[in-house]
Amino acid sequence: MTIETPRPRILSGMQPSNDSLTLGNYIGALTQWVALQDSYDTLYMMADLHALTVNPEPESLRARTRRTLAQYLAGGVDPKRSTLFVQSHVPQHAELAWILSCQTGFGEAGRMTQFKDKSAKQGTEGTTVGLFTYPVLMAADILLYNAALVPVGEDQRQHLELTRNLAERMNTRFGQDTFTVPEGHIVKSIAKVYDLQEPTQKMSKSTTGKGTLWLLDEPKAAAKKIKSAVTDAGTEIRYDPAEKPGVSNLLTIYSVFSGKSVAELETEYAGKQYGHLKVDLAEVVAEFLTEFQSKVNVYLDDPAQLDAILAEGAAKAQVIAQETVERVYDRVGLLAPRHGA
Ligand code: ATP
Ligand code: LTN
Repeated sequence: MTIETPRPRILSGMQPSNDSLTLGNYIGALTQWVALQDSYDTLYMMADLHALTVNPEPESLRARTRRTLAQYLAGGVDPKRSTLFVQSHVPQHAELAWILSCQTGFGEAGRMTQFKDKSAKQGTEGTTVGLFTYPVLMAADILLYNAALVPVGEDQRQHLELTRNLAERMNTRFGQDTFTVPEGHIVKSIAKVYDLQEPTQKMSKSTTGKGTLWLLDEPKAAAKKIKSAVTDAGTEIRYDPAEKPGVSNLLTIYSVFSGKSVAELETEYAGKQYGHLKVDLAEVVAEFLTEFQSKVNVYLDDPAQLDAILAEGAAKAQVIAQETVERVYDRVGLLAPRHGA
């Protein structure tokens, strides 16, 4: 008889903050999620509570939550192997976030660079307390499930560090087995896709410029964006993010879609011009998008199937999350309710 050892757990998520995910979300996160499904117990969520931090229109948030799921599925996340759920369907996220917020220093939260960047863009009036405590909710997402590994892009490194610090702090105070201290899974070579027009800035879901490549972009329009991507002085096709951020970004993207290493591509394009690289990349990306979008449309045409996946996912997630909340409520000294008393 073989005894199955439980696979280590993975938790990750994206905000349904736009109709479409970006190529950055796909390369930096989604491809990792798919690759990890076989060796880990994977849970992937739509972080709708996080998306509320920037005050979306109610109807568009609802639609985007389903659309985000359709894109996870089209990207290869398999509901048979992964648990897929909506963050707000599991009330324990908000419950644990409160406990963690009482363990987070005000100054500690204030050092988060994503908050500083986003609040600078929103202005003082537009910046909510929710945007400030966003990383604490993210820590709750991860710690609720005793996740060992969290696959994300480079921009989330600091939030993961905060999560680890909170877990360690609570373990020291309330017992070493209160939380699993998670590790990040950030694959250096693909952890940051840059804006096609401003190749020193991260490609982001919340910007509207021409430099963002959307997974739901019309394939011809996407090809055009690649062909008009900003490149660098000189002519040599070489991976050098400091001197040649534009070309290096295109090489990273091409490497993902061609399955070839950046070094192989450098050899292949030796003596050729930027234009050659752009034309070839535009072609593979357009092909990928055509196929991806036809899958997305099949999923979107069947909202009942999407809802069934989410109902099953929420039920599974709630069982794990409730166990954690009960343990933590007890450790911090909350009086358990006496049912039926
Ligand atoms: P927003 O602009 O609304 O903050 P976002 O595009 O940063 O959104 P998130 O939903 O916050 O997207 O992040 C989803 C995942 O995609 C995270 O793991 C994040 O690290 C990753 N990611 C986002 N942008 C990039 C990028 N340009 N390159 C690599 N990974 C990225
Ligand atoms: N803040 C994340 C999205 C997110 C997340 C999570 C990622 C919310 N909760 C838990 C990993 C684990 C972002 O990518 N901007």
